[in-house]
Amino acid sequence: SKPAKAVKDVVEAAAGKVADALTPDLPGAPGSAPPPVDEPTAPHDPLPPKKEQGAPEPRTPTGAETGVPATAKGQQGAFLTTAQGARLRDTDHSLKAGPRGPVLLQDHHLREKITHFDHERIPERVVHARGAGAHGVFTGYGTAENVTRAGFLAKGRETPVFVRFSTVLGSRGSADTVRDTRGFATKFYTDEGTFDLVANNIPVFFIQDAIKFPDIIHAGKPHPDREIPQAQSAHDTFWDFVSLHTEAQHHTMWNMSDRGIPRSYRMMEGFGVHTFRLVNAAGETALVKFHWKPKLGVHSLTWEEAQLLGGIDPDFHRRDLYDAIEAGAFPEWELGLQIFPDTPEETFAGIDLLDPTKIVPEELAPVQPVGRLVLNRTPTNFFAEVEQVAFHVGHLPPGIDVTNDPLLQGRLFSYVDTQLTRLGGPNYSQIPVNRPHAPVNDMLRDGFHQHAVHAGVAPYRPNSLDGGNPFPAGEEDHAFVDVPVTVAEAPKVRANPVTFDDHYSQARLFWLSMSPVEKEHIVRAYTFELGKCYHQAIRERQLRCLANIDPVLCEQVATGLGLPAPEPTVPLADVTPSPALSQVGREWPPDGRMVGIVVDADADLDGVGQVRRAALAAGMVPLVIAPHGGTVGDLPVQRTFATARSVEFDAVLLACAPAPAPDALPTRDAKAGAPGPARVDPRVLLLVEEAWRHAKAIGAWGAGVTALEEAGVAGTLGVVTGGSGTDAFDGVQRLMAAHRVWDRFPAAVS
Ligand code: HDD
Repeated sequence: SKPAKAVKDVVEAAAGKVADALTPDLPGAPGSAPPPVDEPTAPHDPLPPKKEQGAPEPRTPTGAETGVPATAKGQQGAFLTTAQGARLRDTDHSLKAGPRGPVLLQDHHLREKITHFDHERIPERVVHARGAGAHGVFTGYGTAENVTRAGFLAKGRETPVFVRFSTVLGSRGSADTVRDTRGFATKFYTDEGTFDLVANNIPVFFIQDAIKFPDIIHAGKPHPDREIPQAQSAHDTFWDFVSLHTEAQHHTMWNMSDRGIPRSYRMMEGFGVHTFRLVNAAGETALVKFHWKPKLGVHSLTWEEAQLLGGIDPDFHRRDLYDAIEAGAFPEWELGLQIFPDTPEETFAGIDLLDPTKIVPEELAPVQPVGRLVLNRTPTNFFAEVEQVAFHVGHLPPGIDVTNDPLLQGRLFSYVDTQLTRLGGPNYSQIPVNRPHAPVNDMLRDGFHQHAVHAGVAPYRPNSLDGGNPFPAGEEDHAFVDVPVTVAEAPKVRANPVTFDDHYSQARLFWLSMSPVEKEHIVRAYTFELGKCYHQAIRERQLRCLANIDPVLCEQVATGLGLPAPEPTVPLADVTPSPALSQVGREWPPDGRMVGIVVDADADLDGVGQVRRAALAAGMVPLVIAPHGGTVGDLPVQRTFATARSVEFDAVLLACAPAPAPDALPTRDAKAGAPGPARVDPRVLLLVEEAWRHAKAIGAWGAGVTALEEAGVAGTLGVVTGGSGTDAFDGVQRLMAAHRVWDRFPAAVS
């Protein structure tokens, strides 16, 4: 029979396969040539195990030796082994009775490898299945000390965090850029116990009571018969539910606004939604809403970009997050608090603080910054960290407590319950990413996937056999003390307070706070989504809801649907707009913004070099786009005309007007508007045309100006030309501060 290969042969064969797989056109890391690939040569020592690959801390009453080895199973040693650590000399061939014979059942390695593979998948999250995560650090400002005793908010205190961003409706493999709410869940590993802030990028929720959660999710998920559409709200069951269950109208309005299609996870606000209760060292309480404010401002895709990205780059947000962190443009947010007096009514300015479909406008209760979050490390292993992370709204440190918000109360039940199925039992808090960084000394024992080797004989209290361990802590030992809120004596009812009955006033507040261009986007989104519904009755019912929000909105959407606009059935609320809700009209830092620079061999390459350096100095990510991969002059090429598409860039600069490549598709002559040969490569013309349509800054110098003329956009708003590359870049950079050039398109809605 064939002799087993020597280790050296196996490694050399593998090296050959890797070399074959590399193509010269491979896109590089942003802003730089791709790092050289380490070809396998000979066995070498792996990196030392990471801290989080270590064994669980001894979970014993006394902290005594548990017999658990210092390092848990990770990749150790140079050689391939079985799960039991026996070294293997072949993983490429199953054990057979002769080279052409049947496979032998006794092949332990084959069975172990395939059995493990067969069980690699766990159930995806029932909601928020699609996500991306990153590690970081939170630093307290010390400004919250008068309202909460939570130690992680102390001045200069650094707390490690893990954040997971997500969409709600789609499956694990669905596209990132769909119109949906985004999850923004943060695990603070505080030294007083883990704090999970399980937030969204929208400050209100569809429902007021957790008992309705299965209803809204069943309505939003794909239809049960055909399992379509994936990751979308543009279908009958969603609009059927939200038009009948009208408390959903405020959240739905946010989804139809630009907030439903964020440009990047780095450019989203986060909201704890519910009102929580804070308690300070003196035992005084306050009510609070949590806010995350992104350093880069709140920005969105256009709907066309979001749709294109669904096909061109379904991983757009995931890639953007990891590329930014790896390029050193660390995403940042400030944590802020809206603080309200803890009165028996639990209202502020007439707004019921227990109603999760309501906001408190920032103009009435300013968001007060209490700390800074920086994400600075991508996960080492997506499954181990991002897939297995388990958040829970009830993971609270001393100083933060819950309120009676009925949505929050139901969530307190759901988040443990779901992990029992998803992570296979009650010991998921021993998974490395879920392990508290505070010492754990619980009396929870046994169960599936128990990793701790608990010593002692008395996991009960009181006991004398373990010396009375573990001991209850006092307030002075940082114990969590439940706030002694008085619970009113009241009859058991299945009912809401009457204040919960107002379903339209804040949807109207949001609409009236939008700028004209944002309003136009909202009208288009409703028109699109309702246009995708098959049932006329559902469209008409949703129009009746819009009539109760605003007649202009209702009229515009009705026109798009070709239906009459109904009259309101409730009086229109008299509300004061909240300018803080609008995304436009300010300027933001350029960190991590993507600038595409179109070059060819005839371009002013010195000028391109200067533009690249200027963009890097401004914290942006310049990407050179050329007819082919490799280099142009000394410049590394990151995208080719074949791999670049406008949706990846925040701005486009042109240093050339490249002639059409022989393989380019035929196109119309841009100037004449008639079919004919293009003078500039049609892929470059498409890049310019799309960037222009999506209100992005465009710049050109030298021969690049000709490309602008060919595309028919020269001299229009937000298109700058300069005598040199740096002139053009300066102009583009100024435009980018406002994110988009919305003035290019006067809005039809005011
Ligand atoms: Fe939830 C996951 C946010 C209401 C039940 N939720 C989940 C995640 C986020 C939120 C960000 C993803 C966590 C992760 O990345 O692992 N959920 C919210 C917000 C809500 C909300 C901001 C309202 C203010 N959720 C809500 C209700 C219920 C749930 C009312 C049930 C009654 N949520 C869950 C869940 C999930 C979840 C089924 C699925 C996966 C998980 O918990 O771990 O338990």
